[in-house]
Amino acid sequence: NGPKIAIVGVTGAVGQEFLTVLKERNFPYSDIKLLASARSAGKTQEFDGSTYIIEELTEDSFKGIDIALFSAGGSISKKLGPVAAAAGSIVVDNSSAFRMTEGVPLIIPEVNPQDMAHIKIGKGAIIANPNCSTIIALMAVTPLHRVATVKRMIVSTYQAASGAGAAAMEELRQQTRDVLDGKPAEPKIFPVQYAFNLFSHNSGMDVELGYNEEEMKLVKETRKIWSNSSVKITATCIRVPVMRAHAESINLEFENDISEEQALEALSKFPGVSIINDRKNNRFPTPLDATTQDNVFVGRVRRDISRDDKKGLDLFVCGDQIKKGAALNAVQIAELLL
Ligand code: 11C
Repeated sequence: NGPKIAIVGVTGAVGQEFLTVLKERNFPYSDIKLLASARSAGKTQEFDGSTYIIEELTEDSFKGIDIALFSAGGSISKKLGPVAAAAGSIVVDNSSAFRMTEGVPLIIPEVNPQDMAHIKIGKGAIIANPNCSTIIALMAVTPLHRVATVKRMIVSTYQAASGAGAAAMEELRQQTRDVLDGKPAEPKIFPVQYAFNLFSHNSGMDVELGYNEEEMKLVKETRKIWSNSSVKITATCIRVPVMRAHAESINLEFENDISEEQALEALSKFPGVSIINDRKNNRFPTPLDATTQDNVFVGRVRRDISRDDKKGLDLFVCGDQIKKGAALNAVQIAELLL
């Protein structure tokens, strides 16, 4: 019993994680279809004790499908997301294709589930999964926003290889081996050496403004998710040689006073957040703490001493990019539909 589901892009890093998360959460389904490009069609995939043949993704793939989890890149989502919705499927799309489209809910289940309350299984629709950096930041910042209202947010990210896909993760492994063996690192996916280095995020740069797309996603998506067009946000996004969990340093300015104790209390009550904030032992979240975990980890919670008032806080956040940053958030959206 349960909905008929399809996974679009099952061979990718997020596609594979959809399967892990569906199994971990015992997601009820009556049937599952695994879809990928012609290149992968015909290969087999184990899932939940059965062997499935991966099918080629076409315009006819969605007949009878209730929920389609898409992670096959923006251009496939743009082309086939509306086709799936027209066939009656609810598309949960992990790409950036529809995030800013009016009428398409952009959902973090712990933050704004009300924005998708009108969508019901049986009638086609598209729901967008936010960008991983936005999800991870807002899991930590929303509970504080609810206490004291964020006016301005300054984010610096330290982003893992997984955000650029399975091939980027392999590039980090290969380059690390090569450099340790005294061989030159060969950049393939990224423009510069990745192992033992870091660089400005590889998304497209607005040369007028000096911001890259990843930074602007944090600005625009936060405003949409919070239904707040006036919150001020600036970001610097950096790729670091970490495998699959993003870290973010966040400075917040609030409308109202907020103490460290109030912040920690709000964070401790928020579902999906864990706190590691041990000042005495200098123990705070690391990407490895967050790796393969569902929760987002928050620490370094402290008053911003550059201010004379009590309206500023700093924090450090780590979250698994493939899980809460992508597959888990999408499956949680699907769970809200049940
Ligand atoms: C990264 N956030 O870490 C990116 C990857 O809009 O879904 C995901 C891009 C997106 O590089």
